[in-house]
Amino acid sequence: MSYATPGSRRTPVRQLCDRLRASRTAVLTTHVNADGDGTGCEAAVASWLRANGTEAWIVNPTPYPDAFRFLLENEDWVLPAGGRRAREVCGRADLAVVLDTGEVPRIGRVRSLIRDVPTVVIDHHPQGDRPIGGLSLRDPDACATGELVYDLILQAKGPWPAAAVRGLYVAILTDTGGFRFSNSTDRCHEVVADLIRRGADPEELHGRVYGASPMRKYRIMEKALATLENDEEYGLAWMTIPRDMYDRLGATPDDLEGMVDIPRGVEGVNVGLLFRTTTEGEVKVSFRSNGAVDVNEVARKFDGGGHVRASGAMLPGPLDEAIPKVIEATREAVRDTLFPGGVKA
Ligand SMILES: [Mn+2]
Repeated sequence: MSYATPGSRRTPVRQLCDRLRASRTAVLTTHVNADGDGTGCEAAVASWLRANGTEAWIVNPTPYPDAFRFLLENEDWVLPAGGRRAREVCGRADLAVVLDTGEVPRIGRVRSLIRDVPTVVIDHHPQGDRPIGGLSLRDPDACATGELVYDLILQAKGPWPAAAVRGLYVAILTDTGGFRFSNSTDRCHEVVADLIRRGADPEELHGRVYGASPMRKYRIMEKALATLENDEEYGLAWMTIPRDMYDRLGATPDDLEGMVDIPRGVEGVNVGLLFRTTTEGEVKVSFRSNGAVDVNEVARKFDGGGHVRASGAMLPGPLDEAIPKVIEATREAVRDTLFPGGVKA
């Protein structure tokens, strides 16, 4: 079968599969500000485990995004991390499953809840400095964590509840930017073809994910576009989300999803960046590389990280001090990568 699990992944997949199937009560979590990959995997693993007779719950460090609630077979499986029920479930869980991150700081407040619970990690990010211990299935060659969860369910020979099929489709759809990014490999398409065979409806799911943006998202985009800057010499473009606008419109992090693709899409751009201030006055920056520059390395200079082509970091404010620092570090990375002999001719 062309969608068979790559050989290098088979042993951890088998181990993880056994471990998950042996669990009676499992807590699933993902990184702060969960995206389509994290939530899609949670929805998929929850339904698959429940179909196997495991009591599976979802406890995230930040609220489960409204935009991806449609993926859940049962919304009652999501427990707010601050609540009594999350504490109760984590107190008796025999397994915690961390999806789409493998780093301690990225699971925020959930860390203390699952401190005494045996933990496994399923993730496709390059390993960072503070990895979560325990059995893990990590492979940066996977297009999304959804691809690794697919391998797991394939290994288990199903079952394939509709919510699992849809969750994995959306996980892969969103992490490949709608099958546009370099991680849209042949295997990625083979897995997706299999998910379609198993009932995923591309038109319906694409519409749910990309065809239902609230009007406020476009109002923010309108303001953000007015801030778009372009450094043609280094191939950098960036824009800033105005905080007052963000607050006034009651925006959520979901509304900013994909916004960084605007600067990245400018002609001649090597790295696109998006800046915004958080409620705490910190500056959040998202990096997107068009290939040559490793933005995971750049983000790491500011204690952030992610992937080679997509990463993020958080800096102290104010914005007008943070932006020049980040732009300079990014220019340096462009210089080192593209013009190692010295300045551009
Ligand atoms: Mn991911």
